[in-house]
Amino acid sequence: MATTAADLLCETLLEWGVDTIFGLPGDGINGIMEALRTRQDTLRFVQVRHEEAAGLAAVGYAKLTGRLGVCLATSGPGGIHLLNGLYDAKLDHAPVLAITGLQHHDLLATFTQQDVELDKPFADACAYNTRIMGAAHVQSVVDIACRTALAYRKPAHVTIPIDVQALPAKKDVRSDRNVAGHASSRMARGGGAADEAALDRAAAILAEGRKIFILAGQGALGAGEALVELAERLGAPIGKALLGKAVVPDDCPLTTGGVGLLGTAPSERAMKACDTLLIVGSTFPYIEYYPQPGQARAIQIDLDPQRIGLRYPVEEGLVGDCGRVLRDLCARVERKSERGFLEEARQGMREWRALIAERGGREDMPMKPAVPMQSLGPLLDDDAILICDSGTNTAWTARHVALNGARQKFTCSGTLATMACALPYAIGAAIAFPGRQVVAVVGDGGLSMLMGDLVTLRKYDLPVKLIVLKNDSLGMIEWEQMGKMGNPQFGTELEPIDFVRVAEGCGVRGIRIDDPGHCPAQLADALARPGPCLIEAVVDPREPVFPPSFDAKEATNLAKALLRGATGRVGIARTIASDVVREII
Ligand SMILES: Cc1ncc(C[n+]2csc(CCOP(=O)(O)OP(=O)(O)O)c2C)c(N)n1
Ligand SMILES: [Mg+2]
Repeated sequence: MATTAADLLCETLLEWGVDTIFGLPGDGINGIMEALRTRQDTLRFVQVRHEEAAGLAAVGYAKLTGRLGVCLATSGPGGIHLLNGLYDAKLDHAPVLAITGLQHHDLLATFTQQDVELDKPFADACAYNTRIMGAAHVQSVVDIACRTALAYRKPAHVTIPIDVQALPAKKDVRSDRNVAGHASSRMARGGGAADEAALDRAAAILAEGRKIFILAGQGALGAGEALVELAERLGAPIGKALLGKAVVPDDCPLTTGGVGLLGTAPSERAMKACDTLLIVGSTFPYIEYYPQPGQARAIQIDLDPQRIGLRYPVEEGLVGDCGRVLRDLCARVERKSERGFLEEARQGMREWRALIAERGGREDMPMKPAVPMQSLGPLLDDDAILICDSGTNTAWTARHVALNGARQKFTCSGTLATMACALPYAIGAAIAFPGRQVVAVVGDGGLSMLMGDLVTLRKYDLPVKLIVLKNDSLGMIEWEQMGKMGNPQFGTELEPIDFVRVAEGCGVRGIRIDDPGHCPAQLADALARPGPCLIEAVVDPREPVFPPSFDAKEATNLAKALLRGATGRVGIARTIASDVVREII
C-alpha cells in the first residue's frame, strides 16, 4: 500500500507495466530509492556507474522492446548526465521516461546546494516535462508522462523535490478540484490504417513505376514479411537505412543492403537510378544519398504525419503502421513482369558481396577491421541482438556483419550518433532479453567514455560479448579530416588502453585478437563461453572508411591531406583501394 509520494510514483509505474529502472542513487532521490527498496520483487533497480549509461541503457531497452525505458538520477549533476540519452531517445523516437530529484520545494531557486531546476534543461529534449508538486499530483502527471512517451515514442521527464518524495500521501492536502481517482493508467492505440483514397493513388503510382526502389527504416521493423511480398510483386530492390538493418535479413535476395555512407554501392546506384521511390518508415537524414528532387516519383509510409515529405518531395503520403499499410498496398498491386531493375541490383549485390568477402578475408597484419566483423555474422544466434557504437566501427558493423536470421535484432544511436552508447544499450538489451545472445561492437574512443560500466556486466552477470575495435584513434574523425577536408589528421590519436586488463579489473573475462588467422576460432570460443566477455580486436588504424563508391573528390582530398603532412602517409596510401591516391602522391 502506497504511503509516500515516492511510493505512489512506483505504484503508478507498476500500473504502466514498468519492471526495470536504470539509475544511480544520490541524496536528491533517497525517497525514491526507499520506495524502490521496498518493491525489489516487482520493480528492479539496475545500478550503473554513470547516469549517462542509465539514460542510454533505458534507450537501448526501449528501442529493442518497444516498451517504456525508465531511468533515474539524482538532482543537479545526476540529472544533467542523463540528458545525452534523452536526446538519443528524442532523435531516434524511443519511448523513455526520466525521473530526477529536485532540491527541497521551499529552497528551489535560492542558490542552494545542487540547485538545478532540472525541468528547465530537460525542456527541449522531452515531449512531456514537469515538476511534481505534491503526493496528490503524482499519479496524474506520471500517467501523462508514460502515455506521452509511448504514444509519441519520445522522452518524458518528471522531477520531484526531495522532501515531496518522502511526504506521507495522507498529509498532502488535495485541492478541491483534484477529484481522487480521476486519472487512469490506460494506453490506447489507433488501428494504423492509411487513408483508402491515398492507398489507391499510391498503388497507381507504383503501377506506373519501372524502376522502383524501396528505402526501409526502423519504422518497418516487424513488417519484413509484408515488405518482401510487396517488393517481390514490384520487382523492387530494398535498401535499408542503418536502424532498419534487421528489417529484412542481409541475405534476402531482394535487398541491396545498407544505404548512405555506410551502405553498399548497389543501394547507391539504385537510389540514383530509380524512377519511383517508396520510403517505408524512414527519415534517413543524408539527403544527398536520395535521388535528385524531381528524378523520382515518391511515396512515403510513416506513422507520424509530421515526417511525411521531410527528406524527399513525395507525391503521396500514407500515414499508418508500416506492416498494415504494406499489406493494404500489396492487395492493390499486381506482380510486375518487368524485373530488369531488380536483376541489375542483384547482380550488383553478387559483386558487392564478393568484394566484402574479400575484404573480410584479408590476412594482412595489422588485422583489417573487416576481418573480425566478417567472422562475427555466422557466429550469431538466430535471435541474436547486435548493437554498435558510433565511429568507423559503425561502418564495419553495418557492412560486414551479416544479419541473416529473421528474428535477429539490431540497434545503434542512429540520428544522434552518440559515442559510448553500445555498452549501455547492451546492458539494456541483456536485462530485457535474458538468455538471448547480445553482442556489441564499440570503438576504443567510445568505450573509454563509459568504461566504468563494464563492471555492471559483472554485477548483474549479463553475458554480453563486447567487441572493441582498437585502432588507438578516433578513426571516423581522422578519415573525415583527411577525406572530406583534405587536412592532415589532428587531435584524433588516442593514448592506448589495455582493455583486456581493464575488463579483468572489472571481473570480466578479456581476450585479445590480433591475428586474422586465429580470429574466427578465437571469436567463436569467446562467444560460446557463458558470462560477459570483452574481446579486444587490434585493428589497422590506417584502414579508411569511404562511401560505397570511392569518388575522385574523396581521393583527391585524401591525397592533399597526405601531401600536407598526414602522419602514416605510406601506410595510408598502401591500405586504400584507390589508384587515384597512389597516383597523386
Ligand atoms: C559523444 C560524441 N562525441 C564526439 C562525437 C564525434 N565522433 C564521431 S565518431 C568519433 C570517433 C569515434 O572513435 P572510436 O570510438 O575510437 O571509433 P572509431 O571511429 O575509431 O571506430 C567521434 C569523435 C560523437 N559522435 N559523439
Ligand atoms: Mg577508435
